[in-house]
Amino acid sequence: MWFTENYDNKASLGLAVKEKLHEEQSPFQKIAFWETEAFGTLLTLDDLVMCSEKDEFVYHEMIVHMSLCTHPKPERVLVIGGGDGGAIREILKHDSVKEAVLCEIDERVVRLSQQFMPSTASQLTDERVALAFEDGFEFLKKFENHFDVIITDSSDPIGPGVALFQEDYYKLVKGALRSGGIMVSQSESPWFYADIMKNMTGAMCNVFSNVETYIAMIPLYPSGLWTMTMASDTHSLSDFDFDRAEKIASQCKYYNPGIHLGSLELPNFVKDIVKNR
Ligand code: SPD
Repeated sequence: MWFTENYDNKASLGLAVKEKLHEEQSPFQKIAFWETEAFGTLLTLDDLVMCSEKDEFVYHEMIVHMSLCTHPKPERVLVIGGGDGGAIREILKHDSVKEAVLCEIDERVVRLSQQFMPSTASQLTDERVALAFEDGFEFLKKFENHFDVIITDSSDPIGPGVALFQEDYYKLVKGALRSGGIMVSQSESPWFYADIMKNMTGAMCNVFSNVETYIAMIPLYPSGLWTMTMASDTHSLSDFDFDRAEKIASQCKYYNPGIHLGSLELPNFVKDIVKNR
């Protein structure tokens, strides 16, 4: 048996599967867990890969530590999406964090991840974590000057994720950030989704003064070359706390200070996508 992710009928990813562990239709999307031959347990939403047990560390370390090691003292951190719990697990590695809030629209993603991917979701019961099962866009409207870092750990811009790629959303994020705050969002593949990348990072530039895209190698995402984008009004995003990054790196499998700097250096064709955005 194979799981196949179709990239807009232009290419596909195939993974040999030992067994489909679970599948259900929630009010928001089709959620499935698979036991794969090569990547351990795999979570898919509407037949798109979200994360696998074997490679999720790359995505979660990179979406969290780049911004948290740039912020001088991240205490309150919000994750929008991220129901598998991987981003929260990484956030809790930072001693400064007092409050880690997960706002996930689909409670079933959280509950099923706790059951089928415990190594990713296990920290969701930590006392510093608060869970909110609501629409991220609406949730943000309740906060002003509250969070130090806001992480958009969304699925792709289809279904419940669409609103999280638009300028109105970035304006709400900005309002919910404390002075000196940083936001970061996954920003798709430069090979397959260059238009989405350009549009969403362009929208971030309309809202924030400093916007930096960086890259991470994630084998199960389209093309394996993935981007994330940080934005802030105050921080120069390549200026990070080296010592803190080194301390965090001792608990990581991908992130370290060299990766921090190197991942901000973009290949020329990626620079072309984000220039003039
Ligand atoms: N095409 C895959 C994009 C998915 C990004 N988010 C994954 C969620 C993992 N926490």
